[in-house]
Amino acid sequence: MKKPIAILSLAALGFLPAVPVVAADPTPPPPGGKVYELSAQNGSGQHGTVALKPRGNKTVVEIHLIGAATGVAEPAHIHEGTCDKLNPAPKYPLKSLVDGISETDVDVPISVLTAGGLAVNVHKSAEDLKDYVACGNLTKSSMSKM
Ligand SMILES: [Cu+2]
Repeated sequence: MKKPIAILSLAALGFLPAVPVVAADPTPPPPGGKVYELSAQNGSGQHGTVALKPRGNKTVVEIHLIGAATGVAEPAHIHEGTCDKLNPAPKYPLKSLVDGISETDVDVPISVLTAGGLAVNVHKSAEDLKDYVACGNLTKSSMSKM
C-alpha cells in the first residue's frame, strides 16, 4: 500500500491534479477525424452521431444512436446522395447497429468519405429496409458542433 500513499502525497503537494480527469465523451472529435450529426427520420426518435476516424488508408466509421430499438439489428450504409435524395443502392456497407452502436472499418481513406456527396443512413431492420430511421449527410454543414 505504499504506492497509493505516494500518489496522494504528490497530489497534496500539487504535483498531480486533485480533481480526476473527466471521462471522455463517447464520440469525441478524434485527431484528424470528423463527427457528423444523424437526425431522426420518419418519426423514429432515433438520433446521434457518426464519427469517422482515419486509420491509414482505411476509415473507422462509428455510429452511436440514442433511442435505437434494442434486440433488433439495424442495417446501416454509406449511400451516394443526400438524406433528402438518397441513391437507394448502398455505396459502402456498414455493420448493422446493435443496441444503437456500430463500428466498421471501411476500405477507403477518410478523404474519400468526406469529399461530399455521401450520406450515412440507418434502416429499421433487415425486413424493413425501406423504412429509414436516421440519416446524416457527410458534409460540412452536418458536422457535429460538439
Ligand atoms: Cu442504407
